[in-house]
This record gives sequence, C-alpha cells and structure tokens, in this order.
Amino acid sequence: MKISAKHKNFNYFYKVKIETLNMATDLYVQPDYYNLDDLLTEEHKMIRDAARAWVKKEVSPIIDEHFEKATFPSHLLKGLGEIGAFGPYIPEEYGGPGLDQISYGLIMQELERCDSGLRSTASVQSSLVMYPIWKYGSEEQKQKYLPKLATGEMMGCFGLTEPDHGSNPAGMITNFKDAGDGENVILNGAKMWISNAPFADIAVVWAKDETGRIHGIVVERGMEGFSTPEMHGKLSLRASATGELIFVNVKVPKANILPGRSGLGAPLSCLDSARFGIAWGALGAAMDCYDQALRYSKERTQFGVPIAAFQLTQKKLAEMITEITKAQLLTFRLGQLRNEGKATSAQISMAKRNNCEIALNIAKEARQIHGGMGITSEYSMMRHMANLESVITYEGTHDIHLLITGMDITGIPAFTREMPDLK
Ligand code: TGC
Ligand code: FAD
Repeated sequence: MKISAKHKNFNYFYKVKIETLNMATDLYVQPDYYNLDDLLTEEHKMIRDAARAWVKKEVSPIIDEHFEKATFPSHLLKGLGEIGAFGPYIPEEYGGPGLDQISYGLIMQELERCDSGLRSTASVQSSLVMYPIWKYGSEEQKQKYLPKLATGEMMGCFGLTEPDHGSNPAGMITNFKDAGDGENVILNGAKMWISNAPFADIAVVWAKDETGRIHGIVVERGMEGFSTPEMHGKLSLRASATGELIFVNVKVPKANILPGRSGLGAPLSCLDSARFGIAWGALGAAMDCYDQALRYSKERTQFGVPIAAFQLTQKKLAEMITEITKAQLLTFRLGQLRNEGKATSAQISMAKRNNCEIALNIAKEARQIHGGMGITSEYSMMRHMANLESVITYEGTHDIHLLITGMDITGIPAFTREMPDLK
C-alpha cells in the first residue's frame, strides 16, 4: 500500500500527537492480547493513531453532551474528512486517500470506540454513498460528487429501507417513471430510518423502474417534491441524525441514475462494504468497554481490596478479553480477504453479527463492573449499550445475518415461508 506523504493524516498526526498524550479525559489504551499490532504495517498504525488522536482531542470531550441533547456534532465533518474517514479506499484520482480495507476498518474502529453514531455518519458516507457512486456511477457522476464527499464539503445518505420494507427490501414500492420529456424521470415513494438524511446534500435512493427493476438514483437536496423530515425520540444513536426521505413527483434527471448495475444485488453489495466497517466498529466499542472496566476494577476498592481481586470480576474480564481477541482475529482475517477481493457476503455477515453480539454483551458486563457509576455518563458503557441496539438491528438484523449464515452452509434460504392458514 502506498500512502502519499502529502496526505493530511500525517500533518494532523504530528500536530495533535503530543497534545493528546497528556490528555486526562480519554484514557483509552487499546487491548491487544494476541499482538495483532505486529500484523499491521507502519502505515496502518499511523492512520489508526491519527484517527485515535483526533477522536481523543475533538470528539471524546463533547460526545456525551451531543448524545444527551440528541444533536449531531456537524462541526466534526471537516475533521472526519481530514483523517480520511470519508471513503478511505476511494482512489486519489477521485479525491479519496486510496487506502486499503484494513485501514478503512481501523478508522471505523477508532470512531466507534468513541461513539457508534460517529462511525455511522462516516460509514454511510463511505460505503453507502461514495461506494455506489464509485462502483456503479458514470465518470461524470464520480467527478461531480466524489471529491466533495471525500472532504465532507458534501454529505450523503442512503435510502433503501421503507416504512413497510425493512428486512425485505426487495418488496420496496418507491418507484420512478419516464417523465416523457426525454431528460427526466418522476420519483415517488418514501424511505424511513435514514442516517444523515436531515442534513445530507444528496441521497443515493433505491427505487423500481416501470418494469420493477431496482436502480440507484442520486437525488439532490432542493429538487422540488423532495423532503427529509428528522425522526425524533430515538433512545439509541442519539448523536447521529436520522430521518425520512419523501418523494412526491420529484423530477430527477436521467443522468442521475447510476448506470453501472441494477437489481437488488447493487444495494446489497454496498451493504457488504458497510457491514464490514460495522464489524470493525462494533469491536471498537467492545474494546473501549473492556479497557474502562479493567482500569476501574483495579482502582475501585471494596472489602479492603480492589474489585479486580475478586474471582467473579476476573471471570467477567477474562471472558471479555477472550471474546475481543477472537473477534479481532476474525475481523483482521476478514480485512485480508477483503483486500484480496475474496471475502464473501456470508463471511461479512458472520463478522457483523458476531461483533455486534459480543460488543453488546461486553458493554453490559462492563457496566456491572462499574456498579452504580456504570449508569452515569462519566463512563461510556451505557451510551455504547444504547447505541449497539441500533447497530445490531441496522444493516441487517441479528437474525437476518444468522439466516444468511444458515443459507450459506445449507444452500437453503429460510427467509420466506408460506402464510399458515390460521382458521
Ligand atoms: P436474494 O434473492 O437473496 O438476492 C437478490 C440478489 O442480490 C444478490 N445478493 C447480493 N449481492 C451482493 N451482495 C450481497 N450481500 C448479496 N446478497 C444477495 C443475489 O445474488 C441476487 O442476485 P440476482 O442477480 O440473482 O438477482 O434477496 P432476498 O430478497 O431473498 O433477500 C435476502 C436478504 C434477506 C439477505 C436481504 O434482503 C437482506 O440482506 N436484508 C436485510 C436488509 C438490510 O440489511 N437493510 C439495510 C438497510 S441500510 C442500513 O441499515 C444502513 S444503517 C447505516 C448506518 O450505519 O447508520
Ligand atoms: P423488520 O424487518 O420489520 O424486522 C422486525 C423483526 O422481525 C426483527 O427481529 C427481524 O429480525 C425479524 N424478521 C424479519 N424478517 C425475518 C425473517 N425472514 N426471518 C426471521 N426473522 C425476521 N436503512 C437505510 O436504508 N438507510 C439508513 O441509513 C438506515 N439507517 C438506520 C439507522 C438507525 C438508527 C436504524 C435503527 C435503522 C436504520 N436503517 C437504515 C434501517 C434498518 O436497516 C432497518 O431497521 C433494518 O433493516 C430492519 O428493518 P425493520 O426495522 O423494518 O425491521
């Protein structure tokens, strides 16, 4: 892997490294029980450390306030672009840093180590907006959108889920018809649960043509009949903005349809990339919970000894580091396979599912170790736990990923069944 010495990561790394070393607010030390760092290149470590330094300096001090107030920290977008979090693997010719898949994973891990909502913003922009434009867009679309998306000057969202079609996107009803003027199509329908929607400049929307075939189409804010109302009342992912996409007779140029691929496989291939990032990210949340629980257990004294001296505390900690280490190995190997273009969708599903599950369990155990303090915002476990309830649901629910593994090993899809006669 070649990284340009001019890349902003390097400048940022040198600028914040020293300042950050002395920061007391975020004491995170990464667990690495099986010396996985030995398998990373110097570039991987530099990219990861730059992301970590930026997160510690810019995000950790403010994330709780945004979570509590349910506000999106939009002032962070420029910095996310600078650390390479928007389209890490997008080639330099389109404004991206041109990094490999392990670098992408490491950046997502550092972001979610702090907050899943932050990683969500970055992985939607990278895998669900830039990826489809890069893979399936025309040269003109790539030149128009990718460089601005890479810096965060332009933000995007991805509309697949509909109010009545979540796990089953094939049933979508959002559709477009020829406008009859030779240049445009008319888009109608609605998408729900869309990350970044309230502030996105563009939306990559999946909709059916007149024959029922699914296509990706880039809808721009300001097009008449297009609105993005924010969804409120989330008790999870509160620092991430979620909204609806509503299309009422929106006239969209035919030039905005992604020409490179149609059919459900197109959005599902984007989900492969995003689910890969989530596997790394959820593991980051687990690593953060373990790190805090280990430190707290050595500092907190009860019955005259640190609570780390109790066998039951050690059991919790030992099981946490075992699960983290297994997940790190799974995830790193998946990164190698993805770099080689060999990772299957089912392998990605397994990692997404496993890492969400262990992260949620570890967050719960870490909270227990903190006793009453564990429910306060002084520690991040409750926030991680609440966030992970979204992460385990979006990009395919926990059970859908189980069924993907089941289908892969048996060859039999079990997603649908005949409606039983209930009479
Ligand atoms: P099925 O018949 O199995 O497949 C339809 C076509 O797609 C192909 N395919 C894939 N292609 C690429 N990558 C994959 N992962 C693929 N999986 C399937 C397949 O070969 C077929 O191609 P062809 O050429 O034969 O037509 O489809 P199905 O309708 O039976 O559904 C299968 C199922 C249930 C696994 C799929 O629908 C699914 O994954 N459902 C979950 C939906 C989901 O994950 N939604 C996510 C929405 S986006 C989101 O949550 C963003 S969160 C953002 C944040 O981080 O904040
Ligand atoms: P449903 O599909 O209704 O599922 C409900 C329950 O039924 C689940 O437990 C599920 O596992 C189970 N179930 C469904 N089908 C089966 C089956 N065949 N077999 C067994 N069990 C089944 N979507 C986007 O397009 N873009 C986004 O940016 C986006 N961001 C999101 C952000 C957040 C915070 C959240 C919560 C969701 C987001 N989503 C997004 C939507 C997300 O992908 C869906 O919520 C998810 O795919 C599940 O769909 P659903 O909520 O409609 O649940």
